[in-house]
Amino acid sequence: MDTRLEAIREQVLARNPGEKEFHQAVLEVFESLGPVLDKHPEFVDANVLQRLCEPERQIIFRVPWMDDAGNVQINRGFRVEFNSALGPYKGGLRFHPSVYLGIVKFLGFEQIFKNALTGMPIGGGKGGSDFDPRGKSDREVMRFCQSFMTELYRHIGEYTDVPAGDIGVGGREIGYLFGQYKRITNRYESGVLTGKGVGWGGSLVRPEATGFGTVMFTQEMLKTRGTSLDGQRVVVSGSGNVATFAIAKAQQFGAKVVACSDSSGYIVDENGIDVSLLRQIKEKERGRLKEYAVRRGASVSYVEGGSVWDVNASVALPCATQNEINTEAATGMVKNGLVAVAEGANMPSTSGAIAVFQEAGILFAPGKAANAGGVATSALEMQQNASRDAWTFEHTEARLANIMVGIHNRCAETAETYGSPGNYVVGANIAGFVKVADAMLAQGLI
Ligand code: NDP
Ligand code: 2IT
Repeated sequence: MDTRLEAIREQVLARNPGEKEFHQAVLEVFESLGPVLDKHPEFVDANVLQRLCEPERQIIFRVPWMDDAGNVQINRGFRVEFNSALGPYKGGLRFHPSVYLGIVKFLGFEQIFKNALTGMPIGGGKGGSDFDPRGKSDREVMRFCQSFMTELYRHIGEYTDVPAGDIGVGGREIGYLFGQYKRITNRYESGVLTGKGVGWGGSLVRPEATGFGTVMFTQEMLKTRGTSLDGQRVVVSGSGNVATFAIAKAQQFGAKVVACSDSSGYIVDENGIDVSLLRQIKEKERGRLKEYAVRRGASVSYVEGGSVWDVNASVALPCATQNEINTEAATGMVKNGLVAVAEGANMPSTSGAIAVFQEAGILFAPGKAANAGGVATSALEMQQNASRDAWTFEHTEARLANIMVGIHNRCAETAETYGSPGNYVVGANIAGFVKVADAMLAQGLI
């Protein structure tokens, strides 16, 4: 790594002890930036990187709520408002027991560059809680969301900070959060949250957008090698929002998706995954993936535990969580005939895994490029809210497709310009960074 960057990285490690995912996200970006600093000494002189690594604001709060048995429960809430050079802070909320400051900061840091890549006017932020929605009743989830918003409302707003969903936060949670925001503020401020229901200010295509966008990006990468998704054998991890719609779009593009997972195990369906059954079980019944195998019968196998990456695939779409593909898994995937990987999740590949993919000449799309369709469509939701309009599915999907092609081309061109043709990691990191750094310099000492 460039020695100037190494010194800043040391400072970041010392200032943020124990936040290993945040360290990993910073390191991944820094490893790409050497050539930029040679070309733009003004970024070094103005300490832009040190500033970028320090969130503009970090909020941590108590979330007390009562469970159905009448017991008082306490969780911790977070919102990290990382960078507002390009627009209001924008990024999801994650409800998962593993959430702590290091996770929220890694996600918020990545979000800055991802949002810049979309070309939309949105800054970077992220939030969440160590609350576990799994196994909770709707009423418990509602009481938790109401309590969470009772603190969060004072920090957010259409022009300030606009949260959305992430792991454990979908349409149900956004509904409860929005309802409480409206009660407290007495404002029907549609643009304060995205991922709302279509009947009350949400955008068509937002639920599908992350998974669809990831697959659109994959298609663009494959095009550069004269091929496409048609006929590819695809494995997806996760079976939540991003995974489900990645499977659906890959199938539309002619691929056969044979496996997906949840945190308990994975299924292999050689006939191709039945998306409507998957949605029925995961979304509507909030059930476990195991149930899919039970209902599909003998043709489907369910493997408890284990790794979905053991299943052969030419295209892999990790859509579950961070660090789910390590060096060993990546090595096995390459041996099994892998052609392309696109990250629907945030940071699902360890740095060792990325190195394995890149050394083997696999097409590799980092999350901050491949999964940017979700937040980009959130920005389209904000546009519709601002103009009190509602677009058709076709129009919105066409906008998303256009944005994904734009991100692909921007990453490819930037990688080429900075001497790493075909390296989408370098392309995404540099293109996102330069846009934010330019804006920060132009806005004075911020
Ligand atoms: P969901 O909560 O809808 O689904 C998450 C899926 O991943 C579930 O199948 C879950 O299994 C699995 N999973 C979660 N945590 C773990 C874990 N620690 N180990 C193994 N499996 C796990 O979330 P999303 O689909 O929204 O998010 C998935 C990924 O995509 C995340 O990395 C998120 O940050 C990223 N992302 C999401 C966007 C969005 O718009 N929603 C936008 C861009 C990125 P189980 O049910 O067993 O917990
Ligand atoms: O990681 C992400 O980009 C998201 N969870 C979506 C954020 C958003 O504001 O739509």
